Amino acid sequence: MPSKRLFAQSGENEVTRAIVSSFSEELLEYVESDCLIVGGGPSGLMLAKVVAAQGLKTLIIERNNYLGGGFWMGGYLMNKLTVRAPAHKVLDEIGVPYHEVGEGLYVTDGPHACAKLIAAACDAGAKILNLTQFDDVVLREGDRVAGAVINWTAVSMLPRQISCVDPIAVTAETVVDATGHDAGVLNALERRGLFKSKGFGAMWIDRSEDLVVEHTCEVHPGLVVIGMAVSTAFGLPRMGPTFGAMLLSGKKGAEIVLARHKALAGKKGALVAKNR
Ligand code: 48F
Repeated sequence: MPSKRLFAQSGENEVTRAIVSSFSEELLEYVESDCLIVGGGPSGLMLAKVVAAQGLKTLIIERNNYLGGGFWMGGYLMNKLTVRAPAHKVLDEIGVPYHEVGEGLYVTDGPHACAKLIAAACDAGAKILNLTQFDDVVLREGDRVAGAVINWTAVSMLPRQISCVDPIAVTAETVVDATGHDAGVLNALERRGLFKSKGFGAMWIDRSEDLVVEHTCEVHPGLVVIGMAVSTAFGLPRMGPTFGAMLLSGKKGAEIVLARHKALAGKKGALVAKNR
């Protein structure tokens, strides 16, 4: 026994109960959210930070254990990120140091920037389901995207004989495809003949970033597409190791989600008033 107790007294049962009840309570609350973001890379985290700060109930689904996607590494296993003006202002916002290496071209540390962006999304109130894989869409009237079918990532890695584990579903007012090059949510629509992705084009850094932000949109009723998924959806050039467009596409996507939320709240309010 230690001579003097340092930590508060608690045992295995209390620790297990704390984990189970805390996880369950959060999941129960977030079965239905205002904004469901599939993919926790730079674009998804940026969007989460902005919409959660405006009070939207925001959930990020991430198939890996860690968040951040490609934002830890700048390219070719080198952990320096490049960002072009005006996206460096986001680094100011989240408190990450950087330096200018050419006119309007900035370099920052991947781990520092990624950790700060994750923290900013969490500080704003976004919740996270990691090790959770998006599997399919939930559709409602008019083929509106209304949620996601999800499962533990590990289930897809199990041998066939023991992988018969049914998924569950979560719903949301707006779903966001932030799955990067995969454009996983759009793929699910494509499997149903509801969308046709063009596949991303060859690298052209100077063009791609403007195009990604420009094409960030509500791509299908209830579904907003951001980040590299925009390139895949619309056949835009890939951009490789530069991240400004991921941050600004996340910001633009957030504005679309917020405008949608406002418009739907207005409609609900009008309906309540009419029925009084
Ligand atoms: O790939 P990712 O970083 O996407 P992004 O936010 O940024 C792209 C850049 O990192 C870089 C680039 C431009 O500079 O070319 O690639 O558009 O993050 C996507 C996240 O989505 C997760 C994936 O693990 C990653 O963290 N993800 C992908 N598919 C699924 C998913 C899925 N089916 N279910 C859950 N998460």
